[in-house]
Parts: sequence; structure tokens; C-alpha cells
Amino acid sequence: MLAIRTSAGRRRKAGALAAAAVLTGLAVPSLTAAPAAATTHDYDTTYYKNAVGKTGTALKSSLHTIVSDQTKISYSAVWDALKVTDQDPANSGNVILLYSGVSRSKSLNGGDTGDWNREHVWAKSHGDFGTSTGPGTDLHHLRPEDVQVNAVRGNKDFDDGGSAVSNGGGSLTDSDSFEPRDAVKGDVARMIFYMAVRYEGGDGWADLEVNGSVNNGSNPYIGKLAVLKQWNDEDPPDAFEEHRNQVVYDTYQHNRNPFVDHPEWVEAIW
Ligand SMILES: [Ca+2]
Ligand SMILES: [Ca+2]
Ligand SMILES: [Ca+2]
Repeated sequence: MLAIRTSAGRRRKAGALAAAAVLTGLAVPSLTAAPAAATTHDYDTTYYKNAVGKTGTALKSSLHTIVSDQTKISYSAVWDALKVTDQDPANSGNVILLYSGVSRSKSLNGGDTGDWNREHVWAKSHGDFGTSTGPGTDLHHLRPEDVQVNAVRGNKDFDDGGSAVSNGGGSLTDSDSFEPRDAVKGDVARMIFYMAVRYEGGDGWADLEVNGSVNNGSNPYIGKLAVLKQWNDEDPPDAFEEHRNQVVYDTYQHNRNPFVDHPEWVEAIW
């Protein structure tokens, strides 16, 4: 079986068609735009032992149990954590801002124009969880973002379309939705799917779920499901996203985003 090993130890099995093409000397079809292929991962026999082989609600339930075993951090501790998880690989003094793609000094965290702040990719009003320790401080969906771009995203749901966001790196928005730049579309989708699995109505928090709507308001939902699934396929995990997942696991929360390790589990559940 052909396998391509990625930076974080993920192995992607190439399809039979690609294998046959290699054997006969034909061009190998691109795999990048196809739905996420089945993968194996270094954590399959340990962390994901009870989830591997399951699908649907059984997989979702198993992953919920696995990722709910975590360390939680305070909202003030999120500042310093983001300076590590989202450090610019090319400049250790900077972080990469999620939607704008800008590299900005770690020291410019704050609330003024030109600063970066803590973006809740799962907008905290959707389920009204605020910033007390819990979903509002979960690093798996918190990213540095420019203060003004963050304000433009606000609490909008995710969907394709709109006009360009000023300094948004190619992100688009309209009255009821936000479309991140292409390079982080999959990151955003996998963060949303993580939150839907991690928060199932226990611990006093709302049951967060993905639906097909925009204008979800303060309901504990974020849309649109079909668009987020497409973004997961179009933008597979890269080295930055995989490294970030590992740092959150090793250093802060000791839980993983399963959809960064196994993007095909999105389709297996939804
Ligand atoms: Ca819209
Ligand atoms: Ca990406
Ligand atoms: Ca849920």
C-alpha cells in the first residue's frame, strides 16, 4: 500500500487508482481536492484506541469521552498560550493572525487598533458560554486575530460569499456570514467540529452543534454544516495546524482535536 507520511506522523493511504497509475507509469491524480481519505495516525493505538473503527454517533460519543479528559486554563492564561501555539515559524517574536494571515509581534496583544486579541472561532455568544474557564478558554478554537478583523467577524456564522474584509487576508463577509481566507478554511471547520464533539451538554455548558443555518444568534449552533464539510476537504491539515494540535496536547490541555489527526472523521460523523 502506498502511503505518504506527513510531518506529524499521519499516513495517508493512496487509492487503488493512484497505485495502478504508478505501476503503469501514468500521472498520479491529485488527492488534494478529494474528500479526506482514510488515514492512520501514531495515536491510533493509544489515544484513539476506543474510537478507531467506529462511525456515526458511536464515533462521536467515543471521541467526546476521549477529548473531555483535559486540563483547563483560565482566560488570562490564554494570552501566553496563544503566543506559543500560534507562533510564526519564521519569527519567534510574532504570532500568525488567523483570518488576516499577518505576522504580528507577540507583545501587541490587547484591545487597541493594531493589536491582536483572542478570537473565539466558535463565537462565544452561540451558547452564551462567555470567558469563564470552559469552552470560552478552550485553546482548540481560540486564535490570535487583529482587533478590527475580529470585530468584523463578530458572532457571524460561516458561509461562502460576501465582499472583501479590510485587512482580512482575502476573507469575505456579508450581513449574516463570514468566509475565512482559503488557507484557514479547513482549520476553521475542524475547530468547529471539535467544539461540537467536546461539548455535549455536560459540565453545565450548552450542547454545541453544527447546523445548516446562518443567523443562529445566541442558540448553541454554528452553520453552515455543508460549507464547513467542504472547507475541511479543500484545506487539509498542514504542518502549522498539526504542530499547534501537538502543542495544545503536550503543554496545555492534554487533549487533541481528532479532526486534525483524522479529517475523514468529519464525514464519518456528519
Ligand atoms: Ca451570507
Ligand atoms: Ca489550513
Ligand atoms: Ca455537541
